[in-house]
Amino acid sequence: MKRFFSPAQLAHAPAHELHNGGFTNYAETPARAAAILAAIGGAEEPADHGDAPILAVHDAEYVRFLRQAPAAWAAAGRSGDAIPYAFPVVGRRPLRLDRIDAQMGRYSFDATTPITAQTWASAYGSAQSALAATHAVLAGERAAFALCRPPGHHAGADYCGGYCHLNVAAIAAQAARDAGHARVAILDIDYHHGNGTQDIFWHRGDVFYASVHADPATDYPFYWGHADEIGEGEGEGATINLPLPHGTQLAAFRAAQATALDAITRFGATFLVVSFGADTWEGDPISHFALRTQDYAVLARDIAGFGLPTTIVMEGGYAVDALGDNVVRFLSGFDPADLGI
Ligand code: SP5
Ligand code: ZN
Repeated sequence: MKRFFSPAQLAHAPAHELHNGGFTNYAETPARAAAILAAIGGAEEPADHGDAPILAVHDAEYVRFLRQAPAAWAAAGRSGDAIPYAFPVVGRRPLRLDRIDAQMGRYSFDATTPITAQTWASAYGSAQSALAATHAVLAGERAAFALCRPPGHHAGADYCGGYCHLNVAAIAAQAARDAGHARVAILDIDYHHGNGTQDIFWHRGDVFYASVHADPATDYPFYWGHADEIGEGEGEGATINLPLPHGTQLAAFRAAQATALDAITRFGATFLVVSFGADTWEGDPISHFALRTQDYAVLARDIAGFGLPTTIVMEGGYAVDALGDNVVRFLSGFDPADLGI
């Protein structure tokens, strides 16, 4: 299977994140990407498809903010990674955004996604990897893997959060739309609900969003991912959420994924983007499902069985020592030859 990764994706390395009343080491590390890269035996550097496919999903002001935030932070005399801590009250407008701390709160939905001087370069590289994989599939590959890092599914059109800055799955799906696929589906099997992806396509009937994830009653991102969230307007019925409880093992996860795939089939998608997170693994340090390494091949075979051209983008997965094996096992379900790569 073709796989894509840009070395620029290693540069983003925030020191800390806010957790349980203090700062802990940032979980979404460059070591994650290095472990996957080693396990898959390297990757091609993506071609540069430029800003246009990013701006087809994200607001121009938000992209401008991501690019200039570190310089504005430094110019304001601030040190350390930029982390928001003042958020606008929902619905109160207008906002004065001519200062970096106000921008940080406006363009973030949580305080766990620091912006560093290297964040844009890494997020841009991550998006280009997703685009390169998508163009490989559009050119005839059955499936391709984008080693996206930073991940994307918590980022909306105009906000970051959950370690995500640019929504790589949405960028890939939109690229497939723009290449002529009238109906595209995104299957999100990261442990967390992909609130950003859901939000981007909430009102749209041309991109289906299906997610299997931990119940927002107990897990991040808390506000979104309930079973009654189905989209609105033209998008009504083009979102399906399948929340599962702590302790979920293969049988229940596989059944939920089958429900998602069945909905995608009925929707009539001709192109699939998989948001793959390995944070569903039994030993993940921030999650509470119980999938085993060998289970990922089963899940991937079930997906591959639907026969859709497929871009696989990497989302979460924080057990660095197991991450490479989990990813290789997942890719092997699409192409058994990939067990040996
Ligand atoms: C892409 C993705 O999987 N994002 C997950 C974001 C989850 N954030 C909330 C959980 C925070 C737990 N942080 C623990 C840090 C330990 N050092
Ligand atoms: Zn996750």
